[in-house]
Amino acid sequence: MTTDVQERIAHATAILGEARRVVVLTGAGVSAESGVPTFRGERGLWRSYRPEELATPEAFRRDPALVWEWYQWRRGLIAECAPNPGHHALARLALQRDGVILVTQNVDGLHHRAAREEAGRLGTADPEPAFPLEVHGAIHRDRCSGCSRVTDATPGEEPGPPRCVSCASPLRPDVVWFGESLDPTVIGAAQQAALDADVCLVAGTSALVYPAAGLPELTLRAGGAVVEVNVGSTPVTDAATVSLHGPSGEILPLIVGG
Ligand code: BJW
Ligand code: ZN
Repeated sequence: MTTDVQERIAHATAILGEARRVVVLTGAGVSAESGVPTFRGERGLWRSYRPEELATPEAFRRDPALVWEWYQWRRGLIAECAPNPGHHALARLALQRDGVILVTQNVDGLHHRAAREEAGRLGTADPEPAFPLEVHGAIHRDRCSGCSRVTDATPGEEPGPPRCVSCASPLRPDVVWFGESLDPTVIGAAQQAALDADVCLVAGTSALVYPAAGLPELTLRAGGAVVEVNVGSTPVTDAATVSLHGPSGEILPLIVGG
């Protein structure tokens, strides 16, 4: 490790150590080392599809069977994955300190799993069901496209989405697609946390998809600091107080302590 990298790690650790309130924003990159493919970038293709092609209400209307099959395939893949040291470090941060709010764009549930595992290890109370704030929903739930009834994800490899038992409309995953509104309570809480935070730690996101991508900017404008962890560069990189280039599974355990 070069002196420059060591200094940046020390700077990020100090900023985080001194902060009273921390908001963490994560994206697909934090799950990459668990084996969950990211959306964008060189190795970032979910099979051969771009998210803009399948993660939309139009795609579901046009070809519900294709979209359903894509999600069933992803559910199977995620079921084989486990949280990595980056998830565990963030879980310890949230469990051991007051004033930490974790916001994720990920739908894979790995932050919650890591927090349950860490709570068991630390002998603390289990994380709240609403931990973390999942601004793009959760892949392990289905939602009726007609009456919005939410249920556990339907297992199996049936071609096409099953029908709702209440209203017979097709079920869809309980996630947020392009052009759809995020749950105002969830994104509102995330935005307030970003405004209140002394530091926003941004890890593994391309910071391209709004409104989540706007959270670090909220913290900066309110006078807080931004620490970024990413293997590449993003629109946040130049504005960040400290940018750490490298895999989140290696860097997060170094900077969040615990
Ligand atoms: C590592 C690593 C390692 C790799 N360690 N790092 C024009 C301007 C502004 C906004 C808009 C616009 N036109 C349309 C919009 C709105 C749109 C939007 O932002 N579009 C942009 C693309 C321009 N947003 C929306 O539609 C949202 N709704 C909304 O705004 O409602 C109001 C409205 C509607 C219509 C018009 C205007 C307003 C909804 C967004 C929903 C996003 N949904 C998805 C799918 C979720 C379900 C599913 O999983 O299938 O969410 S898309 C996909 O992108 C997913 C992700 O959560 C999201 C973000 O991706 P993320 O997490 O950043 O992943 P990647 O792959 O992009 O990046 C990975 C990063 O990790 C990279 O940087 C790597 O370098 C790094 N990395 N390995 C550390 N080991
Ligand atoms: Zn229904």
